[in-house]
Amino acid sequence: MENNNQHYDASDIQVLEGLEAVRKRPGMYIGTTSSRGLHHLVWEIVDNAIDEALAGFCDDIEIIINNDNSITVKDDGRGIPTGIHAKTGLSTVETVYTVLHAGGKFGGGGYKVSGGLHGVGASVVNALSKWVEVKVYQNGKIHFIRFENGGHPVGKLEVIGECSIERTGTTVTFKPDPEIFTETTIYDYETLKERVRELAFLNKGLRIILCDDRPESEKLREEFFYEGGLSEYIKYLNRNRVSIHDTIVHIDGIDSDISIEVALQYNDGYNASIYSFVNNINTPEGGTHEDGVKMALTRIINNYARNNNILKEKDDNLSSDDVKEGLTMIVSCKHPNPQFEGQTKTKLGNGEVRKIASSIFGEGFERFLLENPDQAKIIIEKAMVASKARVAAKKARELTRRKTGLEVTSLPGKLADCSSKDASECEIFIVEGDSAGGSAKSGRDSRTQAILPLRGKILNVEKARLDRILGNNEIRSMITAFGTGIGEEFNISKLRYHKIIIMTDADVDGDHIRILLLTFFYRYFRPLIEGGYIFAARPPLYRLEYNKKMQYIYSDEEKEEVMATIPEGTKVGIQRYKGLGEMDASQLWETTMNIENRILSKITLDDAMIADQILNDLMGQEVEPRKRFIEEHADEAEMDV
Ligand code: 1YM
Repeated sequence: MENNNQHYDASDIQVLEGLEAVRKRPGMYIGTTSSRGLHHLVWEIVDNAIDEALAGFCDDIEIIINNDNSITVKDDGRGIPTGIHAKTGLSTVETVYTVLHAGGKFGGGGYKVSGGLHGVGASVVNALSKWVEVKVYQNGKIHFIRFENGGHPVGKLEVIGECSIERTGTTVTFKPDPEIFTETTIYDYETLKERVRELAFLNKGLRIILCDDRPESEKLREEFFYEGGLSEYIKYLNRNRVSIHDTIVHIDGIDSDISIEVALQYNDGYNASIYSFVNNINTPEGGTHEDGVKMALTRIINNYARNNNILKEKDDNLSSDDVKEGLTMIVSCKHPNPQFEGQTKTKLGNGEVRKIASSIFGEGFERFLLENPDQAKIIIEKAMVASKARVAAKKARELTRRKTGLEVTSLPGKLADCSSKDASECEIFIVEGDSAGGSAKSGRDSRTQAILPLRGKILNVEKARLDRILGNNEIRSMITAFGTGIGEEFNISKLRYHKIIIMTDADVDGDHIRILLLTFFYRYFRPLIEGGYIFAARPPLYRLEYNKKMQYIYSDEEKEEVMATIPEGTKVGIQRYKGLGEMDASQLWETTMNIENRILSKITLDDAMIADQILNDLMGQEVEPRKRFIEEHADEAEMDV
C-alpha cells in the first residue's frame, strides 16, 4: 500500500486494528449479528444520507436490494469530501470508511442528527462487509474506492470517469460478510420498507425509493415521500380508526438548537397511541421530550376548559389519562447531543428538553384550541367523558384487587397455582382451552409452574374502556393471578411470577389469542414487557418417527431440514399437532414446558407494538379476511430468544 503520510505504518496498523476490533466483537457495535444486525447495516449508511438531507443538500435517497443481497444506497447530496484529510493523510472518503467514529467530526459544521442507536457509522459497515464500493460524484468527476474482507482498501480513491457538473452525490454498495452474519445474509423487503416509511414520515419532503432487484421479488419499487410529514403519519396511523375532529394538529418549533415537532388527532377509541422519536430513533420508553408535551397537553386542556366554563369550579382537573383517551400523537425531537437512558437505552434523559417541548407544544396547541372552538369542544367533551368513566373504572378495579388483612380475595378458581412463593422462580402458563389446560396441569412441575386456562375469547382491549375490560372474566383472572394490580395501582414488586408464558395452539385461533393477549399487555402491563417477564411458548408442530428414533419439530423449515437428512426409502411417521390438546400431559411437559428442552420466545416491546398494530388493522374487518390476515402476519409479533 502506498501512502504519502510519513507515519503511515503506525496509523495504517491502528486503522486495521480498529476494524479488526469491530469484527471480533460485532455485537458491541451493532447490537447483534442476527437478521436485525444485518438490517442495521443499511441504516448506518442511510443515516449519513439523511444527515445530508437534514443539512439541506439532498432530496432523494434510493435503497436497492441487489441480486446477490448486497445493498446499494444512493443520495444526491454534496458527496463525501474527496480531498486528503489532514489528520490521516488519506482521502476523506477512505477515512470515513476505515477510521472508527470518523462520522461528522471530520466534516465540521452542523451536528449529526440521525444515526442509529449505536451511531457508529460507515466504518463499522465496512468492517463487517465482504466488500464495499463507494462512488462519489463531485465537480464533474466520478471518484471510486473499493474495500475487501473487512475494510481493507483495494486501492486509493481514484477518478474513474466524468459526469455532468450538476451531478453530485454518494453511492455506496456493500455486501455483508457471511462469516459475521452466520444466521442469515438475506434481506427482508418488508423490514426495510417499514423503517423507510417511518423515516419518510419523520423527514418531510425527503424522497426515499426502495427497490428489490432480486429475481424472485418481481422487481419491487416503491417511493416514500410525504410532504405533510408527521400530519401524514397521523393520518396513516388512524387509517382504521374514526377520528372525532377534522384537523390534524401539527406544531413545530426550535429553541436552543433543539427542534420539537408534534402532530396529533383524537379518535373515538379509548386508548392512547403515542410514539416519540429523538433524531429519527424511536424512543418507546419516552423521556423528557414526551413528558414535556404530555404535561402541556393536560395543562392547556384544563386551562381552556376552565376559561370556557366547561369545567366548573367544583370540578376536579382532568387528569393526564383523561386527555390521552383516543389520542394518536407523534413527538419528534431533534437534539445535537441526546442522552439516552432506561433499560433499553431508548428514553431521552436531557432535562432541558422537558421545558422546551412543553412550551413549544403548549403555545401551539393553545392557539389551535382558540382558533378552532368547535374542535376544541369535541376534544374537551371527550376528556370529560373519560374522566367520568375513570371513576367507574376505579370501582370495577376494586373487584380485582387482592385485599389485605382479614378480607382475602381468593385467587381465581381456574388457576392451578404453584407451591413456591419465590416469584423469581415461579412461572404462570396462560393456556388456551380447558383440555390443554388439563394436560398442562397434570404435566407441570407444580412447585414452580402455575397454570391458568383461558376459556372464552379474551376481549379486544382496543375496543373497550378500562371499566369494561375489568368486567371480562378472563382478564380479571389474569390480573388477580399476576398480583400487580392495574392502572394507577400497578406495582411490579407484587408480581407473583417472573415468567408469564402464553401457551396457545400453533394455528390461526392460537395466533389470534396471542395477539389479543399481547395487545392487552402492551396497553395495560407495559412494564411487564419492558422488564422481560412475558414469553410465548413454542409447542412443536410435528413429531417424526424414523429408524426407531422419535423427534419433535418446531417449524416447517426445520421439518424440511430434517427430512433432507433422512435417506429415501426410510419409513418416516409424521404426526402433525393441530393443537396443544392433542398432546398428553407427558408430551406437553417434554416438548413445551420442561425448562431443559422447551423453546420460549421473549416478547419485546416491538413485538407487542406490532401485535397492537395488527389488531388495529383488523378492526372493523369481516371474520374471513381477519383470519387470513392473522395467518399472514402472526409471525411478525414474535421474536426468538
Ligand atoms: C449513501 C451514503 O454517505 N452521503 C454523504 C456523506 C457525507 C457528506 C455528504 C458530507 C458531509 C459533510 C460535508 C459534513 C459525509 N461526510 C463525512 C465527512 N451517503 C453518504 N453526503 N460534505 C459532505 O458533514 O460537513 C462523513 S459522512 F466526515 F467526511 F465529512
